[in-house]
Amino acid sequence: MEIGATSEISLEELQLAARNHGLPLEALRYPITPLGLHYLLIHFDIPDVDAATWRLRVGGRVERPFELSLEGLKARPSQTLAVTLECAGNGRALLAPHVVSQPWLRDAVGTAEWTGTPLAPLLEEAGVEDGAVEVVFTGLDRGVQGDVEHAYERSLPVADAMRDEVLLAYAVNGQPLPPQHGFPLRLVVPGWYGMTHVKWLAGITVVDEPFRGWQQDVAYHLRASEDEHGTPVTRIQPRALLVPPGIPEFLSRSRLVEAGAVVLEGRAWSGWAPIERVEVSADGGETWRDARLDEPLSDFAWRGWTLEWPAEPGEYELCCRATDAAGNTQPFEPEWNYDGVCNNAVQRVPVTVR
Ligand SMILES: Nc1nc2c(c(=O)[nH]1)N[C@H]1C(S)=C(S)[C@@H](COP(=O)(O)O)O[C@H]1N2
Ligand SMILES: [Mo]
Repeated sequence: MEIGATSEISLEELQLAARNHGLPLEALRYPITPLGLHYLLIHFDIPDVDAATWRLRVGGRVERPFELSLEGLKARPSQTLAVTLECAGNGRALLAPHVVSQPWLRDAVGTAEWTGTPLAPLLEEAGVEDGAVEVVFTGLDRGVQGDVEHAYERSLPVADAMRDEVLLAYAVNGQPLPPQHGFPLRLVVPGWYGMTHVKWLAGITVVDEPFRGWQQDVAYHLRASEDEHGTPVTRIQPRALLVPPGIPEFLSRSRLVEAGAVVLEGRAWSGWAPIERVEVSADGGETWRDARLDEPLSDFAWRGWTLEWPAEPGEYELCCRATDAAGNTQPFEPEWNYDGVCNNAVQRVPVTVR
């Protein structure tokens, strides 16, 4: 059973896993994830922010630097968008050899309705100067990772920062951002892996050379060893997940299902292009059937799917596989890399039908 791959997990990793929880997979049933069930990833501590004195500072290579209060941001044009967020480390704990970090299985995902003001008009008002190449987003949280003390910061090329769908969000699922999701403001970059969506945002700085911060230039690269710089991780690879059918066995989480017509359901997403196909296998990937796709929620959210399975008594391994309109799909076996990122290998769910 594949969970055996996690046997090297340490108490330090358990400490991270207890802070940063995943989506209980049965919550894939909700098109919009109820807030407390959305996954969480917080590298350092949740900062203590006083909304009354907090300001967003926009500066660097701009003609007119400025500051905005939370009220000032809320007074600007607003937009609400359903967006699927997934941590780039989702699937890490299923890699062998073991990669030491937040030990995600497959549950570091969620979909929320983010409300905020579009970033592009704000950058246009500031006046991005010629020669600008990237926009750096600075969070208020600070800590040490990779032996380097730093604030959590990430950058985007100017053209990506200027895309219509990029938001500065101050609300989620109709409520003010809770502390764990970035109160009072976070960046939302639909289609990109989680690390891009900087929480507790306080600074937006336009720069004229590529940003070299640790979370940008060292972490989140596809590479074979520590000595390699590698390729930066950007958009979300396709993935499909099943709502686990039937009832679980407490410890192993393997499933017990009653024989008969079982409706299998799940969600599928990709940050590169719309989901075009979801296939399901009941025999561990030997044979596949196409699932029926629901209407999309938005251009940037997961898509529901269903398939009726005539379950006869026996032992099965259910698998599902997503393919997007750009032809990206999921490998059957995990592809190892040093950072333990982008493991979108197909899900396997052992099921006993009785
Ligand atoms: N400031 C800040 N922003 C951050 C992080 C962080 O630790 N600090 N974690 C990032 C990572 S790695 C992920 S996967 C997402 C998780 O967002 P969520 O906790 O709202 O689901 O936030 C990103 N934004
Ligand atoms: Mo992440």
